Amino acid sequence: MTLPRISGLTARAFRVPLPRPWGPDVPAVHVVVSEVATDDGRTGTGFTWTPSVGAGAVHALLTQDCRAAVLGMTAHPETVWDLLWHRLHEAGSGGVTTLAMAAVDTALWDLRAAAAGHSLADELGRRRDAVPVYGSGVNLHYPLRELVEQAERWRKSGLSAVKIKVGHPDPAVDAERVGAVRAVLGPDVLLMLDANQRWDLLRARRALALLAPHDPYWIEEPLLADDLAGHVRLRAECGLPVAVGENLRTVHEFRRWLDAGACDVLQPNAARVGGVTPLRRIADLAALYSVPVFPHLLTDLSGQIACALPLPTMVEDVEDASFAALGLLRGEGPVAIDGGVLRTTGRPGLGLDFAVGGVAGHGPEDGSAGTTGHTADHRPAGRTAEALR
Ligand code: SMN
Ligand code: MG
Repeated sequence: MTLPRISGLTARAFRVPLPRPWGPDVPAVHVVVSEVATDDGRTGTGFTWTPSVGAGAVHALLTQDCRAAVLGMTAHPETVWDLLWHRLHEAGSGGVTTLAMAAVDTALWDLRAAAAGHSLADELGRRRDAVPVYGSGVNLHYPLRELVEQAERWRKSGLSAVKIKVGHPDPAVDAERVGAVRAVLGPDVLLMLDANQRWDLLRARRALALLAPHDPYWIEEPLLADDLAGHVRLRAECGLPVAVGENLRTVHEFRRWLDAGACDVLQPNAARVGGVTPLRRIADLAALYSVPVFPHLLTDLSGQIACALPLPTMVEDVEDASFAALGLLRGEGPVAIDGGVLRTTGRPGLGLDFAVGGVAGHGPEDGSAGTTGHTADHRPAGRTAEALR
């Protein structure tokens, strides 16, 4: 039997308002929905994602360079990934190249899993039926009262782990906020802290000395994400587990961080690394170093991948930011969260039925609105995805 070949690749870019903005500068995120067609008449749907930067560039790479490169290739995600990366990486080994590649790769995994009649989790090799979820908030800008209310919602929903932002100019403010959240959660709920690269070594040392008594499960991105040597030093000094990875992009980069002993937890983002294929390679590599992978954001995809990861993990659920909460999906999504755990819902393939209108064959010039009017019930009118390209 000859394997199907890729006969088409289309993509559309959307700006998606966040019901709960991630800061004054991040009121929306960008999602690029892709469709790969094969010469046996089937299609796979994938996506890529970027909060603020690059959706237009990613769309252009997809519809120009990626499309030209993949047409005629055998529709096998791993071989396509390697060929495409060698073709594209003169434009950068990671970044917009891998963001674009994620849209191709996820569509190919959708095709492959759907052809086998099961979910992505099963296609990848399911190791667990349920994955613990951690609640996460992009909440550095929340007043203390709002932060405490968010922690109360998480506690009531039965989560056993949560993550909040730190990195205020005054570390005493961080200490007050973390202390208030710890008081709501009690001693048994895991509490992770995410500094989003806001410190240098001097400030990180000072802040962590004040925060350590609140028993953080890990400190995430304490320093600039490019500063490998700084993370090695800080980790050795502070005695707290260090999490990094949402801003690392290639398996080579992840290997350098693992080799250097810079981290206890890796958090690759499936879109930023280039899809399911590289994320799986990173997770297999990390397992050799005994470092667990906790996939970053993108709960709808990360949850499925997490079911198949080699080491125990948790899935991040940023409040009101799943594709369903953003009104991006028609009907049931591929994963459901209840009682602090995530399970797959049994939809075949990636299981993402995007509600942003006919993707295939629609380009920027076709004049289609790109929105369907379908939004989750709680979303205010006028907060629908807006087609960019
Ligand atoms: C984060 C990064 C990007 C968008 C939302 C949240 C954050 C996290 O660093 O790890 O959740
Ligand atoms: Mg983070």
